[in-house]
Amino acid sequence: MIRKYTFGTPLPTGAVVRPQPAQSGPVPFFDVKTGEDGSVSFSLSLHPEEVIFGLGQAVRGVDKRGHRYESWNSDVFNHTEERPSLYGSHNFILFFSPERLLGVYLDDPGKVVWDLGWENHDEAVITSLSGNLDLYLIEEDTLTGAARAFRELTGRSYLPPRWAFGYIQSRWGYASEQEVRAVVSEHRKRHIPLDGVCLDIDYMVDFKNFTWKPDAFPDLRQFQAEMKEDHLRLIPIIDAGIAVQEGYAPYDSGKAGDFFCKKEDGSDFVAAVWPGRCCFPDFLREDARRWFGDLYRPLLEAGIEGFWNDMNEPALFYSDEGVADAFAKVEAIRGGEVDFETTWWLKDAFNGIANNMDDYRRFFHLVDGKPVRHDRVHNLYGAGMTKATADGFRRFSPDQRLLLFSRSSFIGAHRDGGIWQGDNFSWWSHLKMAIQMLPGLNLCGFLYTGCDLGGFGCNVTEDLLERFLQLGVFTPLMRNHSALHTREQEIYRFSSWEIMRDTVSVRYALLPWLYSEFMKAALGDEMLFRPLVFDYPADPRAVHVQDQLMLGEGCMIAPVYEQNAAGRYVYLPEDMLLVRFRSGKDYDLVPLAKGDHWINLALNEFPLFVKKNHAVLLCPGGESSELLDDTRFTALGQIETESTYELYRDDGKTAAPDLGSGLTKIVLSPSTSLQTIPDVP
Ligand code: MIG
Repeated sequence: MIRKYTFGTPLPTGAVVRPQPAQSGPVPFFDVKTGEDGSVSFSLSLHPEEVIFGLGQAVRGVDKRGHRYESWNSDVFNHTEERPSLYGSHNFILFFSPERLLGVYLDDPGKVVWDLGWENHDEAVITSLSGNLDLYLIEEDTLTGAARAFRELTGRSYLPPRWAFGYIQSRWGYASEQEVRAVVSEHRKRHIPLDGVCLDIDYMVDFKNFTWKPDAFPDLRQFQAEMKEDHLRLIPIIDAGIAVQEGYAPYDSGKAGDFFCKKEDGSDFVAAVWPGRCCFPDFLREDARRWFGDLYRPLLEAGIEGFWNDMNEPALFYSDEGVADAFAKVEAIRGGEVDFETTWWLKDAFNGIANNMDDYRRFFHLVDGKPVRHDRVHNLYGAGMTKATADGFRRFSPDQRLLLFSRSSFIGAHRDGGIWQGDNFSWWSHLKMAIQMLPGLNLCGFLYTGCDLGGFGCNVTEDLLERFLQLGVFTPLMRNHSALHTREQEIYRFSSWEIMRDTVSVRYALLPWLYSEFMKAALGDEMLFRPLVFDYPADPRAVHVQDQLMLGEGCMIAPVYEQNAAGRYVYLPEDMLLVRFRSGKDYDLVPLAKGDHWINLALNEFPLFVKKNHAVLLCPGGESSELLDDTRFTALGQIETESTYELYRDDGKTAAPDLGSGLTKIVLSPSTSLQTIPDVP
């Protein structure tokens, strides 16, 4: 059951696809208070055993209780435990205790503060700063049922093409065809599977969107064609800002259509990002989205089938006004005594010019023809860019799925694209964070996701990259990405590259099965990764497991995320089969009983656990997703009573696939734990 309550006059967000009338009368469960500043707070006392799931892309554990978060899309380079928000706002949480199962969703494009037992461990207080929102309460009998109800309310998850499940190599700095060819050939020569290479901002002319350097990429169409011969795709980046420069076509057409965000005086808002001074498309306007979506056309016509959209919080390096303000502050103390306080203050005056709240209050969008100040709808900006892009793709190739993943997002954007988890570091704690972020994102509808494997910032070590890849084997987006000036992080840079190659080979052996699990989850409005308690609600141990996740119908992952660990403890909520992988062809199988186990996992080993009467399917493998045989499998499972696995397959690109017609039933018969399944029709 879903009930809706409206407060103030909410701005349209496009998040909900099944509108319903608002209830009258008081909100059950919550104590509702209106602040003098117009904010509205919802308080709920918490049961001692209550756990809280959700909130999408947020730091810290799977259970969000005990901390304070904010919904405020932020370009943040340092994902510490203290960060109140990252790049997306995903305002959905589930409260779960022996006494209650309650889903709470705030459809609110402005800042929301989530005190989930921070001020007071026994109380949750959720505050909408604007006080204009739709509040939805979801009550279902099961956690999975509540997750499904939320997806039905907000719409089906984005479906990427099948090649997007291949391994993708990326690095900020690849600047020419030759460099990309060298990366590709180092992979191919060593038989490290690879499906795509990302082009970061260095492919553009002066970082200007929709351009590419004529000397470094003389014929993009030809280059993409050459890559495609080798079963590879190029995936260029596009940023949100459009450089202010007459004669640069996207600026001229944006100006001609008057599609940019405005300041109060009606002039275009200008702030600097990578290309220097930029204007910002008003992604809240349908006509501006249409114009922007069509800008991808030349790249699509050159054969590009995948993009990543960046800097769309939007990130702002500085505005002229912000710089002037900072200088004014400095002038005010120039000549006076500089003591410890003023030096801190001086430093902050300049550090604070990026992504500054004053800038977010300096510009306006047109919503239904009326100006709305940016800070009131801030969290919609990235989602608007995703929608502009996805709609542009649909106009260009209505029958074909294209790859799109964005940095910034909002609920609703899960229908149009995936997201990556942003600028993590080469830290072991960030490997753990990546695991813990998956179920929250899945609950909020974002299924196509993954972190920068190896870590984006800082310098990776080879053991850390190997353990990151072991997680990446299971995440839909499996991308190695790193920042300019950090240690080079392609697999072939390391002496243990063969171990890493073998790890990637597991992904390719599992790819048809993983794709099947993904598509069944997406088309059936399910989660791909779940906290254990979703499947074992009556198991008091399962409720608190923070570093293992259920995967698909019958499996569980438990990655190693500590340096120098020779294995890890794993809790099995029921009897399971341990598949200890070393490569797509090399693994051992150990049946284990429900309970706690220490599992030895040398650096080149990682586990997948399979429930009884379920199986995981391995194909013979290959070096590109296009070269896999998905008709012959080895099934790994402990089959005690005859069971079936429903394998979903399709051509990997049709835009409107149908679950029913893609399913083939595979019979799993008892007795053996390792079965060869020849020729699945
Ligand atoms: O200010 O394009 O998160 O993945 O490599 C940094 C350069 C801009 C941030 C993205 C990152 C990307 C980088 N970008």
